[in-house]
Amino acid sequence: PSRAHLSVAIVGAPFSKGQKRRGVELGPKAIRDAGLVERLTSLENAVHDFGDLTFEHLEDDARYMNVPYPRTVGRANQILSEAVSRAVGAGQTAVMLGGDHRHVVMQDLSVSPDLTHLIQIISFFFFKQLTWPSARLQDTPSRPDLCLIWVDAHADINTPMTSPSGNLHGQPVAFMLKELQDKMPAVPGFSWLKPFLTARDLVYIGLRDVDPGEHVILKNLGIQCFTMRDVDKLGMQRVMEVTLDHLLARKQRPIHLSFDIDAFDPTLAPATGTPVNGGLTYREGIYITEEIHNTGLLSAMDLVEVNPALGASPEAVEATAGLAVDVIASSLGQTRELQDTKQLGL
Ligand code: 4U7
Ligand code: MN
Ligand code: MN
Ligand code: MN
Repeated sequence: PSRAHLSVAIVGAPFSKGQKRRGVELGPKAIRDAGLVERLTSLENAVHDFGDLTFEHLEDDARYMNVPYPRTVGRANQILSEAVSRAVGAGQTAVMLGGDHRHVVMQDLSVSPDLTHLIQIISFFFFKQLTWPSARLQDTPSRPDLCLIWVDAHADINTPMTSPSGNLHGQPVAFMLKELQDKMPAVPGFSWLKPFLTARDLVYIGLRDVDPGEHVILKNLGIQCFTMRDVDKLGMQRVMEVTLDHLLARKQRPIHLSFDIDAFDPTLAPATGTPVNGGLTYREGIYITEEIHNTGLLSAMDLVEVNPALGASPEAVEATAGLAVDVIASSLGQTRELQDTKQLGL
């Protein structure tokens, strides 16, 4: 059987609060500059780059508990989810590129220094729309079966109460999970979001910096987690076998991959907001995405946390962005295997 060629939609999501500083929108740009579109096209995918979305800056967006800019983040997520819904509704595999605002935000907030991963909370609204078609999105497909593979140094499952930082980038999974709703306050800007994911629909890979409150949640809900210690112990081959079995054994269903570049070791991905030592090797990371591609079930993915403003040098930024391209390409069919010569026309 010949490899299925995909129709791929690229959407850049440089979340912006309208600050006039440089660097905000450079995450998606750095990944594009590293040759993303050319690479995906060379894999014989049909590539549609929809460019970057524009997000509104809402005035009167007062902090809620210790969470800054809740309404602005909520609104940005709605905008992004609509774009992704359209792409998936049109039969495309959606690729969302995250940027980073840490540099800007750090200048403007004395308390919460790291909003870097607002982008990752944005990505979960892909899910929301794919899973719960709202009245205005009736023409888009329902994906009640969607499952989630979260590759990250962090679990991003704090609630506003457990969060040590208050930052929403450390909380997206808590908004998604049905099991956590009695623990979630009504954060302004998020009333439209209904939780849609159950704990058994989710697998983590790469964890090594989990907060105490997150630890309790992960244990209580029995979420399947592969920490870096598990990766050391089992090897990535076994980790992926169990991951895919856990999610797909009962039923084949669409996969969303959320890939935070900080899952990799900081020597490979230095230009990121919250690096943690002891991360994935290049080969471990690429093996994850190859295995996901081989299921034929990848529906949408996000690649977040490439932050050009935080690279120590242009080389550091290029290395990080180039790695992001490799992750995306390998999720969408780039292989290290020898090809069938008939397919190559030889
Ligand atoms: B990322 C943190 F406290 N857990 O909640 C938090 F350590 O998108 C970090 O995975 C979150 O990089 C990191 O703020 C978010 C912190
Ligand atoms: Mn992370
Ligand atoms: Mn993350
Ligand atoms: Mn981070």
